[in-house]
Amino acid sequence: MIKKEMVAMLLAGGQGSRLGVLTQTVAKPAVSFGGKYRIIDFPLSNCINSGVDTVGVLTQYQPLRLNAHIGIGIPWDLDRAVGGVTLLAPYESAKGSDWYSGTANAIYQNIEYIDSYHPDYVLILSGDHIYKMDYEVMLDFHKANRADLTVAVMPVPIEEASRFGVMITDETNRIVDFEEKPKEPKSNLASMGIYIFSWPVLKEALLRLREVPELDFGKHVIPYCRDKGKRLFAYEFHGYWKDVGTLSSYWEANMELVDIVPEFNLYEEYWRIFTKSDFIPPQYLGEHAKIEASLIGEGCEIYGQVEHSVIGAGVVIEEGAVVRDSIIMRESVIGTGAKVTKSILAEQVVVGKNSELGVGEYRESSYDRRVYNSDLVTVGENTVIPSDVKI
Ligand code: ADQ
Ligand code: ADP
Repeated sequence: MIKKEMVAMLLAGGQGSRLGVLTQTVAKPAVSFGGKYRIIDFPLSNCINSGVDTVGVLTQYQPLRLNAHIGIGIPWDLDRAVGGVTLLAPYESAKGSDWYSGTANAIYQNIEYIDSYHPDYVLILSGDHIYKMDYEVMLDFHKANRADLTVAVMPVPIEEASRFGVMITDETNRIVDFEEKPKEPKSNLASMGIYIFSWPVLKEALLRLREVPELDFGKHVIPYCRDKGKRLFAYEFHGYWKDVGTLSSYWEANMELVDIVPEFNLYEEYWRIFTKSDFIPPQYLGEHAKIEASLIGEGCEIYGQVEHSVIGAGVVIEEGAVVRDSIIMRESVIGTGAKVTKSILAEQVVVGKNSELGVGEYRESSYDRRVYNSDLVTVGENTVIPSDVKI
């Protein structure tokens, strides 16, 4: 019998509609981050760094790039004969086929996968968070409390609490009340959407609740466990954690990387973030290139000016071009004399000569449905912006 103490299930199938044009053609967990990575690299690296070597990745919406990126899991040392990483897309069975209609429904449809490892615990993760966490420490906490469910939590500013699952705990960290995205939150203790369940408890709940439409952890499974008097505990996380599900949080998290002392450090030896890397050539900085406070990916060619920005691999910034406070994803080209300010450009975008982004002349989507300006300019992948336009 194959046995793994804990299996991780990484939810990577949501549409990510709040990232607008950035997720029109690619799943949110596959969106580039930090000049080198994709968002899913963070939870995957956390798994392997925590000794969790069996990870099911639940994919659904626009999975192509995600599948290509994960492959058989080599960069994360998750190419295993037993366990490793497995991409779990909705499939057809004798009983018919169903899309994953909610986060818990996605797990319900993969009970067999989990059961095949006979785990004691199941770790549920999201594919859209930037953080470093040792899940093994969380598991020790779960065991010490003889918990049925442990929810990782963080205090957040009370005015933001209604975006999260919010809970009230007693002095032993036991969760006495839980509400998913309440309009009027009773506390600022937010769920990070990271759960450890004792597998028999989760399995029983999933089977019991299987008919509930859009079966969701926050809306259904956690309240069900609470109502059944299960032992629910809150594991307080201290460290950097960011849900990059909105354009502003995505932009902020990238910009925080270029702070003089970044709160989130990509350079730590003992907790490395792994990624698939396919750019061989080094960067080239031209004679007049000027770069300040920026991350520059591999294989870039920079002839112009870059300030306080995150530049992905293989980007070309032509002479006279100026990029400020922006995120340029891989293989984009910024033409001669172009100015890009406070913008997010997805992969393989071309900005024509002398065009200006971030000046605010086009509002909403009046210019092109792949280009959007509302404080932040966002440009979807493969877009070509002609010369001499202002956005
Ligand atoms: P949300 O952030 O709103 O709340 P949700 O949209 O449910 O989370 O998605 C969580 C993850 O599941 C995402 O990575 C998403 O891609 C994925 N996902 C969504 N639907 C899916 C499906 N049908 N199939 C596969 N994957 C799917 C949750 C909790 C809150 C908590 C926040 C913290 O519900 O209680 O506070 O996370 O970010
Ligand atoms: P929140 O950040 O509160 O979740 P939204 O998800 O509504 O808010 O949107 C986040 C940001 O994305 C806002 O600044 C909004 O103007 C912008 N936005 C909304 N729709 C789109 C779109 N289709 N393309 C690009 N950006 C969008």
